[in-house]
Amino acid sequence: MDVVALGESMVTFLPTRPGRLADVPSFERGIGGAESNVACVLAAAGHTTRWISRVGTDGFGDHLLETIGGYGVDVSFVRRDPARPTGIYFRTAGDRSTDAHEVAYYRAGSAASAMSPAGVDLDAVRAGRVLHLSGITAALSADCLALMRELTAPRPGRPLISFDVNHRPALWRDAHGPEILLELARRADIVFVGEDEAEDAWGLHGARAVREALPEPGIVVVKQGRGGAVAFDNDTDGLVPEDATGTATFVRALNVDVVAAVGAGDAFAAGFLSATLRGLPVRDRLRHGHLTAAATLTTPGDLAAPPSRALADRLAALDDTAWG
Ligand code: KDG
Repeated sequence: MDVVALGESMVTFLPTRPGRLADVPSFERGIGGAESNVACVLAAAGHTTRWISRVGTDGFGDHLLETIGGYGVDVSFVRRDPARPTGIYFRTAGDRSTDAHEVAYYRAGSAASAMSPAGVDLDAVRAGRVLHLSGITAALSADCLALMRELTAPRPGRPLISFDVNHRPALWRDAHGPEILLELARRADIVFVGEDEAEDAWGLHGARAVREALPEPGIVVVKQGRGGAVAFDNDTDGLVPEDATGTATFVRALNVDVVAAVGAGDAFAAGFLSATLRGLPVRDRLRHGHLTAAATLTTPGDLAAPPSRALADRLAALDDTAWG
């Protein structure tokens, strides 16, 4: 198994036209969930993946299992909870120039929020080369936070922990959210964080300040929105290819016409992780991240099929003039 991803997924309701949530008359069904988005994109890119979570015994839970399983992701360890519903959420299309959008979550008390160290099969969670987690799970409940602490604790034979900070202020009831996210990020091997997110959560200005606050992980990727992304790496865990110098690598983002930005961070992480699993150099990991993100940025849903591996390899190999 290449990658196991653990986290809550939801049925998403996407607006059929632009406008405020108060004005949109109808919605189309999609699926969302930062961690399962990563698992689906990686599966579509040819990797073996598993998603672990809890869903209700309702139709929304059926839909998530069918759709995520349909990508080729192993969903056999997802537990069904007859007492709690599957989470859902509604969002607006967002403003094309600022990427701002409204979100309304209906997930408090959801089946996934009842995940806990005793309530998941820990061997199944640890069965991949990489375990992908995100800060969203830590915000869902005290039990979910305990699970995150258990999974990120140092232990022999631990899979590589990939952690996307995914700071969602709307979900945190605990004022220590940012501190907890920092604690979890420091225990990971690969960290993804937006520069704006690091500023909001931790008051850090700029990518280098983020790396200084997170010296432990082998790789820290700081996403700079439409500008690009920078990866800081050090020579640990065999993660870093031979040409790594321990310095920062920056790759500009592709200049695409953004339809909806939600899910692009997950797609970026999936592209980066795919290239990491294939042992590609850091610059190419970033290029694959941008290529996969571009597929999601140019579609309305949270999840889009990535370019084929052959096409992504061809595009990633274009020279620096194409990549700006
Ligand atoms: O990263 C995209 C996710 O935010 C979206 O799919 C829904 O998981 C989600 C969340 O909790 O916001």
